[in-house]
Amino acid sequence: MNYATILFEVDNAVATITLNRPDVLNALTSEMRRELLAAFQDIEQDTDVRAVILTGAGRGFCPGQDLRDMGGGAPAGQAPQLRNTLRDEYNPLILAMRRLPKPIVGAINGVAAGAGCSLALACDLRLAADSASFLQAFIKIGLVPDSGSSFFLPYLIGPARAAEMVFLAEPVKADQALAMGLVNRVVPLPKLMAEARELANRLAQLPTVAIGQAKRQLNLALSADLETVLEEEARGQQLASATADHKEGVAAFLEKRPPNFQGR
Ligand code: T3D
Repeated sequence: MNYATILFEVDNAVATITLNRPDVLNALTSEMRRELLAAFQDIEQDTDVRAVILTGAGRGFCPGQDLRDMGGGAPAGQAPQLRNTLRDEYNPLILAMRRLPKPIVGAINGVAAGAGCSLALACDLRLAADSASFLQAFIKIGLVPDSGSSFFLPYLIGPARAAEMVFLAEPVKADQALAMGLVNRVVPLPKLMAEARELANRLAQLPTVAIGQAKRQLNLALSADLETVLEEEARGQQLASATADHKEGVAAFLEKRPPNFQGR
């Protein structure tokens, strides 16, 4: 599919989505949100794709909503209807990322601010370039965190640090982000994409059905009680145990060889 605001390529079971409005650090427009959602839906359907990289073109990852294209479609002079944009465009995108039964690696190449920070947080794993930073920019323009930031931040870095990031809206640099648990690794910028590809290639060789189910369980554990999670684990184990990859994993162990998982 051809997109106007993102680049989309699939190579060797790994899809790479690149936010591509570098002149404005890849600020999000309605069109970009629609295209991102379509790309994630495409990836969900494509059984040949087994891992995803999300990154940005140029020096920014994403500074959130394009502030020149805001308002939720309200007529001029009337109060903006931001809830519409969130319900209709941002929230479905964040849900599509979290529900995608495949791992998403965020290759955070530069500043991730506002809803751009939320997009980074909605990835499963984050590699940050040493030049990256994370900014809860919302309060600076009199808005509140959205697109999942208020959900992801407290469990990733704890409520006190989340409150500091949200209230003070100061940029968190890559090394601080690593110390807080906001990112998995920090990489020199020139090596970022190579490291992201290596990680995504590795993820794409794993038993994809089990990875997707594990992601589902980890998602559920954030908001469910132990009994519910135990039941989901039992359901997931039943599903995973019926896969060819489970058979292959056991056979490979017994034959003392590396497994060759097919994602089925
Ligand atoms: O439903 C709804 O619509 C509500 C949803 C809201 C979700 C949100 O995301 S609200 C938060 C929106 N984001 C922000 O408030 C962040 C605004 N940007 C910044 O604070 C700074 O640009 C950064 C800290 C991200 C980066 O600073 P810096 O100094 O590295 O770059 P810069 O010079 O400010 O930006 C470079 C260019 O990108 C510049 O354009 P120019 O002057 O060269 O033509 C700048 O205007 C443009 N740009 C950066 N962020 C945005 C943007 N243009 C439009 N929208 C942006 N968000």
